[in-house]
Order: sequence, then C-alpha cells, then structure tokens
Amino acid sequence: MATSPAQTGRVLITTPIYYVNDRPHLGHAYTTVAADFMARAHRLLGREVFFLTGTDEHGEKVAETAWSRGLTPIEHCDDVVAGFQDAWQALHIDYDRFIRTTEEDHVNGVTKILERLHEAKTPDGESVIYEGDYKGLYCTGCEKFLNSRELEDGRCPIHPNREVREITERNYFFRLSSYLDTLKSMIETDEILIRPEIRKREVLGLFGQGLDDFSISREKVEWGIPLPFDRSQTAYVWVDALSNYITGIGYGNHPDNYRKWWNDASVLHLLAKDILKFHTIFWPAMLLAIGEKPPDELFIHGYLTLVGQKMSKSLANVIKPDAWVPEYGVDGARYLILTLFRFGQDGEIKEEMIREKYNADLANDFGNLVSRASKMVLGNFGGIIPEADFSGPEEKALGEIIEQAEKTFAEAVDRVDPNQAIAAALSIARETNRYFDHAKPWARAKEKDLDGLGVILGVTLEAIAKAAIYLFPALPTKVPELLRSLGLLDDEIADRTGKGKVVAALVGREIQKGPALFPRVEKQKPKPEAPKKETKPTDGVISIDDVFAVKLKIAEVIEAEKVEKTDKLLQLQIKIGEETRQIVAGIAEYYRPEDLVGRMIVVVANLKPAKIRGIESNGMLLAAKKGKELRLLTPDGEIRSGASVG
Ligand code: ME8
Repeated sequence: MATSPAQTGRVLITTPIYYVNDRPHLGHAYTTVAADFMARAHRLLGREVFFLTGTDEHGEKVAETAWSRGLTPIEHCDDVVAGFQDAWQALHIDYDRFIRTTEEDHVNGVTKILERLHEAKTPDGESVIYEGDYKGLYCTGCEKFLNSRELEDGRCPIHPNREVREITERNYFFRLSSYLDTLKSMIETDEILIRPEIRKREVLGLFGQGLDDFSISREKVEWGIPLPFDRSQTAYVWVDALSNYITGIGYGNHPDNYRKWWNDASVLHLLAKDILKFHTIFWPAMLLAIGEKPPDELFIHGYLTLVGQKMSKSLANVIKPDAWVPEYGVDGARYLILTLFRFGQDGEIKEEMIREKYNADLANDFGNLVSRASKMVLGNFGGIIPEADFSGPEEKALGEIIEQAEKTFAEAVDRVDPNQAIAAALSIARETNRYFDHAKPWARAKEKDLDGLGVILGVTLEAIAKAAIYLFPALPTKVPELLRSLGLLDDEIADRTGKGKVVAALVGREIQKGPALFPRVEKQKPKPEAPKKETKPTDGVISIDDVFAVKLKIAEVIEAEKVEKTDKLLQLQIKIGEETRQIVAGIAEYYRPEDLVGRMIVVVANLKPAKIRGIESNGMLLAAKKGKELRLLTPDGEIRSGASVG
C-alpha cells in the first residue's frame, strides 16, 4: 500500500503544469481549485503541505505560437503565464510554488534526470536509454511530423500537393518494457494508488494492449532542454514536463528539500483523464529507472463539459477561470467549482444549476443561519455572545453530530473527495439550522427567558464556528470575515489553516454587525431595451460589433531592418495614409528586409502598443502561416495606403 498523508503527516499535492498555448479556462481552474482545497484541508488536519502548480512552456507548438504573435518564445510564455497567475490570484489559490519549465533550476534538474537515465541500467542490466529510429509521417512543407488525425485523405491539409512521407528520425528511447511487470503489480496492489477505481481498471487495461518503449528526445525541436549527452537533440516535452514534480521541490538542486517532500511525504498528483497514461505509466517508470520512488497516489478526475464537449480552447467552448467571481464572489466561485460535480465524474455546466446551488447552500443554509443567530445576540444580549452549554439533550445530540461530521470530513479528505468533505462541513450548518428552528429562540425571547435563549444562541454560534472552520478550505475569504464578525481577532484566525484559536470559546466576544455573508443571487432579468450584443462568445462565434472593433488598414513598408540578436524579428517603418508608424514582426525567417520595402501589407491599426525586445510595436501585420510557410497578406491590385480593410 502507498503511504498516506495520515501516516506521514506530510503531503505533496500537485496539479498538471498547464500548456502555455492555451489561455487558462475553467477546466484548468477545476484541478487547481481542487488542489488548493486539498492543500488547505490537509493543513487543517494538522499535516505539513507543499502545493505545487505551474506551466509547461517548451515544445514546437509554443515556439510556433510565439513567432506567429511576433514574439520570442519566452516573451510569449511570460505573457500567458501572467494570465495563469492572475487567474489563480483571483481565485485565492495559495500554492507554495508556481514552477515554470523555463526556470533555471528546472532545466538543471531535468538535465540531471537525463544524465541519470543515460547512465542507468534496467534490472536486467540493459541500458535504460538506447538510440533508435522514430518513424512518423513527415510533411516537408511544414517540416514536421504529423499524426494520422492531422491528415486529410492521407495528405497534409496545408500542402496537399506534396507527398507526406514516412521518414525516420534518430531519437533516444526509454526502455519501458523492462518496467511494465513491476509497475503493473504496484498498481494492482495499490502501492501506486490510482483513484477512482474505474481509472485504476482503465490503466490496468492499458498493460493488456501493449505499451511501446517511448522516445525521450526530438531532433528538430529547438525550444526545449538539450540532452546533456547529445546536444543536437532536446528532451521530449513530456519528459521535461513530468520532471517538474520533483524539480519543483528541489531535485538536482536542493537534495534535503527534495527528500523531505518526495521521500518523507505522501505524494498526491491530481489530473484529468486526458493525461492518464503519461502520469500512471511513463512517469512512475522514469522514477523507477532513476532509482526514485513512484508517486503514492494519483487522483484522476473527470471533464467539465459545455454542451456535451470537454471544455478546451481547441473547441473554443471555454469559460474564463474566474468567470463566476463577479457574481458569486471568490468563495462562491470556488464553492461552485468544488461542489457542482462529484470529483472523478464528468460534469456539464448549466447556468441555472449554478445559481440554485449557491443560493441553497451558501445563502440559505449557511449565510442565513449566521445572520439570524447574530441578529438575536445583537437584539437580546447587546452583541455579547453567551456561553455555549452543550449539556442539555438537544445540545448534546448536536455536539455528537458535529463530532461525527468532523470525522467524516477527515475521511473524505483522505480519499480525495472534496464534495463529501464540504458536504460534511455544511451538514454542521444544516443540523444547526434544524436545532435552532426546533428550539424556537424567538419564543424564549418573547418570554424573556434569557437563560434559555442564551444556551440556544451560544450553542448555535459555537456550531457555526465549527462549520466555518471546516468550510475554510473551500471559502478562504468569507470564513475569516465571518470569524472576525463573531469578535475573533486577526491573530486568532490568520494562520493558513483558518483554524487559529477559534476552538477557544466564543463566549464573551462581541458580534460585529456586517453585510450579509452570502447575499442571494437573483436571476438577472433580461433587459429588453438593451441592444443585443454578444460580448462573451463561448462557441467561437463573434458579433459584427467585434469585427468592426478591429481596424484593419492597408500600409506601405517604407523601411525594414533586422532586430539585433534575434533571428526572427524585423523592425518595420510603415505608412498608413499620412501616418508613419513602427511595428515589430516575427517574419525575418521568411522575408529579407530589402524585399519588403515598398510592399503594401495589411495591418491591425488599433492594437494597443506593446514593447517587443524593448522596441515599441504599434500595430500588427497580417500573414498566413502554417508549419514553416508564411505569406504576408497583400491587396490584390493597386490601392493606396491608409485604405480600410473590411
Ligand atoms: O496536458 N475539465 O496541459 P493542459 C477538467 N502540459 N479538467 C480540465 C479540463 C476540462 N475541460 N481542461 C483542462 C497538459 N483540464 C500538460 C500537462 S503535466 C506534467 C503536463 C485540466 O494545459 C486537467 O487537469 O492540456 C487536465 O489534465 C489538464 O488541465 C490538462 O492541461
């Protein structure tokens, strides 16, 4: 059996590192918020936690996207990474490290892993890495390997007149075959624990279908980490990316830290089923080959879908990661992400369901109870919280329910079940509601039975504080706000668990009046007089207003020169009508500066100026690009510069 966080008291929690050729969306937020919940929940249970997330920045696709934006790869990465970091900040993600695969310590770590792999022998004494031929379908137009899904009628869709040839590239291979038996048995016996069970079965099924040795390097990809034993090749992006889980905690750079968080902790990887094979087979095999322990546990969750399809940029059906924050608040958005679906199963996002869930759970069950009890303390006790006396039969019963809920919470966290953990925390609020209604504090108030009323309110508020503590991993901004409103001081609630010293009684604290914790969200009435404007396309379709927002103009290139110290960038002076402007474009590989002077091109004229390599760029030219081919868009015939396009 794998070691659990309960045994080690220490846990490393990871998310996949996300590709930078995609802007962050709610799918990425799903794993990241769940990981953040798990990290906070383990801290609450008294465990030491390291929470690692980040971005996967190497590979051909990233470099291509960058050049097509007129940026260098690292400039493009910096830009997209900032988007991920902003999104995580907006959702109050409290990671311990955000790792980027372009960071120096990661590159060092991967280099060491590659060296270890190169020296390593399999249990049968063969070398783990061997040279071999990578066979694939290659388009000479694009100068890259295409997979069968990218072909149309067996031809490259961009270069249908060229033959797609099967060619062979010299690569280094990882001898996966030598580790398959060991891995299979480790998964069967839960030494590598794969949850949920259905995914474990799926992985075990892969062993039956034949798993080939995999290539760990590429000959033609420049934007990557060079192999230390053959610098003409770069590490295959997956070898580079998976390694983050150990370089991110110090492998190759800080051995003590690494041992602490890998060997002396329980390691939990969270991911969706799209990348199951890499994580459950390739990654543990690589670790075994370099003499390191495989991860203890992998939890593989489902997909968020929109209209039945996995949310992803390529399908253009994305919701922004923090899209729900303006309406439901940070905590509301996190709560919805965490509770709408069972972690592990796919879930279809529906607008109506979101509002109902928020109103039912947070506004009614929790927020309302807090407000009712607080108001009565303010009205009858001058805001001073009475003692919580749990000795009466009803109170005792409630106390036992709370204890049970605390156990249920811990068990759910240990089986990576955020929904059930949150349900357990919320059940404290629900049961307290029941107790409160049953005890009828308003009748006691009317009878002026302040002793009886004091017991009900003291017990209710103490129970609310308990619910709040266990809701903290889901609601990290509202819970401190609530505890503060119950008269607790910042230093009593400020630690990362949210637990602080709250368990010290609330008696005698003074309630602070404040706004509703979770105000109800009402259905927005459609405004018939408002002009129809599709501002948030979720299906890749834009409105005519969006089209007109982009001002395309014909421009004439009047000067062109290469940008120093780059191979890809040209600095152009262009004339749009009477106006002269400077733009920087990533086209140096395709056009010589002297061939551009005098040419008419199409530019986006109302783009916000940007600095590229320190040079101001005031617009963007339009070009068609696929693979290694790029052509500028030019007017078909004579037309004056400054003419509008559209
Ligand atoms: O695969 N529903 O990066 P990636 C749920 N760089 N989760 C989703 C989702 C959806 N619709 N869309 C994305 C990569 N995710 C590699 C990983 S790790 C060493 C390298 C989440 O940007 C989910 O966690 O494509 C999924 O596994 C991950 O994003 C894929 O992120």
